[in-house]
Amino acid sequence: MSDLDAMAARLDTAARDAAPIAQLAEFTPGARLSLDEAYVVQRASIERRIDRGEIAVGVKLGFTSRAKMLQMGVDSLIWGWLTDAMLEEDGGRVALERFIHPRVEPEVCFLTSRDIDRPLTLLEAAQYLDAVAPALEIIDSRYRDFKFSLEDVVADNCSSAGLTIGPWTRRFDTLANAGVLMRMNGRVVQTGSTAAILGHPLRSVVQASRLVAQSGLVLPAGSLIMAGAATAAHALAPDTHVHCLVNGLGSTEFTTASTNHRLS
Ligand code: OOG
Ligand code: MG
Repeated sequence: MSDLDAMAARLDTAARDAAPIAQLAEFTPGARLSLDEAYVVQRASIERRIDRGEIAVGVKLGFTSRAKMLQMGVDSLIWGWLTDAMLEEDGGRVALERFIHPRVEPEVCFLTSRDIDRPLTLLEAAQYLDAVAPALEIIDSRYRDFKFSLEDVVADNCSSAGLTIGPWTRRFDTLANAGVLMRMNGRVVQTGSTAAILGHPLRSVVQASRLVAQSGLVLPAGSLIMAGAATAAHALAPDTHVHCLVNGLGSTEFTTASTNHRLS
């Protein structure tokens, strides 16, 4: 097994056991992982999920807003994979046991209508989309203390852990600057605008098309594209009702279960 495969195995096990690991530099003292190598680790960790029967359902972008870059101290756009095992029911109950130190953030999610096999322009992007929906992303870094370098977080599939998606609409017209409100147990914890996402969330589709094409892959029709959070993320505790409203699109919500048996 190569070093990169070993890292993928370590990250995959951390996610499966909900047990945090040290940042990758601790495993490779003196030999820093390159960004390309980090994507190789990410790919290998996703292959492990696919081998177990999970199905790739799309991609997510990370650090598309300044709020997120500032919160995590990372200033490059990144991308990772979403699988069916990450999908949580809109309005449903989310068990916290499978996470280490989960956080939640408000996003919008796109559904593609055609294969994307080349970099798209902003003008073309909407023609490749069926729908858009308000979404909540649950992120859960597999690293101790939720601390990571750019390479660490890429190798860790960009902290992907869960998501809920609200009603699909075709309101692409309202997306440029729609108000975003995230509430926890009724209390507003984040306010923002979809404009925070690269100036316009459709730019996330453009970036996704570029990144996927660069990797020599095709994003099949019917894929999800999570645009990246519009605001900073919030820690998820038990017994919490989380609600995300995106003006003009609608809302999505979930409630965390009452006990989190795992201590981390
Ligand atoms: C990395 C993932 C970033 C976003 O929406 O910006 C992300 C992290 O913050 O752990 O999902
Ligand atoms: Mg996100």
